[in-house]
Amino acid sequence: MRSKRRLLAAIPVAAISILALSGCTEQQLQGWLPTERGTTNHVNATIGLWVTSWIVLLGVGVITWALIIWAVVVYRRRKADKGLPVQLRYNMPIEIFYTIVPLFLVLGFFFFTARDQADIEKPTANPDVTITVYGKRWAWDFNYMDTQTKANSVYYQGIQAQELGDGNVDESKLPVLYLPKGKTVKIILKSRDVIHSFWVVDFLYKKDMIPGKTNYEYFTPEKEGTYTGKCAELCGEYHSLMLFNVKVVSPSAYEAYLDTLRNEGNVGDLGDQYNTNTNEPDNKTPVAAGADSTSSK
Ligand SMILES: [Cu+2]
Repeated sequence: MRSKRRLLAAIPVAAISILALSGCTEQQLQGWLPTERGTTNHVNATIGLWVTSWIVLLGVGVITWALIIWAVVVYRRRKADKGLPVQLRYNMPIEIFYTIVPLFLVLGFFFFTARDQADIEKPTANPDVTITVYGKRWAWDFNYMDTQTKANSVYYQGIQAQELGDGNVDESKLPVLYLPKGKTVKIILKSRDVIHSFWVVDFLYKKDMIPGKTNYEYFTPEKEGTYTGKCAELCGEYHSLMLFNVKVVSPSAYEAYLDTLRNEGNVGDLGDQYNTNTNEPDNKTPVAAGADSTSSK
């Protein structure tokens, strides 16, 4: 009997040891989030918040499941039992326990979320790069701003993803947003028509683009590569084709890209005058493409 008990007790110990000793893959360590550590200066904080929350909540889950199973087994109805079991109420220790513990859990989650969010949302005073991104049904405009002389800015006008018929889209025709590695970036988020949401999956961050309201995003891309971007707010018939790519490149390659835009004649401020939503107060009707943007307003 005793050896049997020992054997039973050994099972969970063995299981935990195997799990602990087997080590974790990178994917598991970051809670299967679709990114790599250090992709931007913010992703590690987001990964930490996500993984720690899961560990704490799994702990809560294991304790809760164990208590449920324990109560079911130990207080099961036995053959000799008659009538109702002893009825308990106002058990102060238990009531204090299940009031205080969740209270501290909620306060803890709130504290760490608020702390990391405040850090991620903190504006960069003098960003190296400022880019205005417009969401429009169903593509994107990227305006690489010259903050001194707006008219010297360069832009890229995207088109909606082109379907190939086999369920894929033509990758070569997707709008591309270029970003310089290691530079502080400020993204100004605007919409030309309805609500969209700017989401670069690997950056673990998305933010709404709201007609009539400007949102901002600040970060530093820290790994070169191509990343998937999409609209994350249902915005109409071809919302699913509102895709783009982000290319994080070296600062020199970034400048070279801006030069190609300049050489193509894509120079100027592609501002609010191209908005197609005419229902907002103060919004002028769209002007013809090529009209002088500085003369409106
Ligand atoms: Cu959209």
